[in-house]
Amino acid sequence: ARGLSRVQLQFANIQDPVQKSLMAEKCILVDDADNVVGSESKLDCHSVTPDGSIKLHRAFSAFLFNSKGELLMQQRSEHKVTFPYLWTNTCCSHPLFEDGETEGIDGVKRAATRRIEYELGITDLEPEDFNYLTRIHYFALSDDKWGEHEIDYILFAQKDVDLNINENEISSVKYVSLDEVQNMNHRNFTPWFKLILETKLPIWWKSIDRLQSFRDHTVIHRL
Ligand code: DMA
Ligand code: MN
Repeated sequence: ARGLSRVQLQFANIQDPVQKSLMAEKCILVDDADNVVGSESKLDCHSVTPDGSIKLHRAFSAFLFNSKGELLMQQRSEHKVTFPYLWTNTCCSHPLFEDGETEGIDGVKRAATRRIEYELGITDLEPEDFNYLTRIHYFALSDDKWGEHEIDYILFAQKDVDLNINENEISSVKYVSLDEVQNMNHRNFTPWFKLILETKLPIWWKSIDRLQSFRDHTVIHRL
């Protein structure tokens, strides 16, 4: 391994070839106020540096509900480099530094549409189907080498859809009511899902028919 940098060594240790190739994606670097300041690979954006920090980048968390008002949750596959096996909201990922995905709310809606098709095989959602709610800034370690540090755009959608699960991404899915998710073991949740569930999710969920009044693009919540 002579001459390999810390990040190159971490890359060499990724087992799954598909997850490994996705580490070349270009994420959007932002400052604390969510201004775009550059781009960096998914690999670099999720590596813990020697001083314990992680580069701040832009992300989204999509929550898809069926017509009964149940949330579609996913369990991350064993292949995921960060937070494998944990249960989380419908789909999380990053807008990329390309193809109109750098354009704020519209950009993350396009990214969510792309990723929901990739992870869940859902082809009947479009960017306009998503309701943007707000932004959340959080930091969380997955282990001593990998983690997240993101400004996360929260998106809600409600539609009955057909699923075709990508097993490289997801090991299982289920629809849950708010009661059911609150009674699941919170230790099996991703850190961002746990944060959102324990703060804003219940009120947003109960207000799914009038979300416009909860939209707030003036603040970035620091969790
Ligand atoms: C990253 O999710 C985004 C958030 C909000 C944690 P992820 O690790 O599922 O990203 P990807 O699906 O692109 O690997
Ligand atoms: Mn990220």
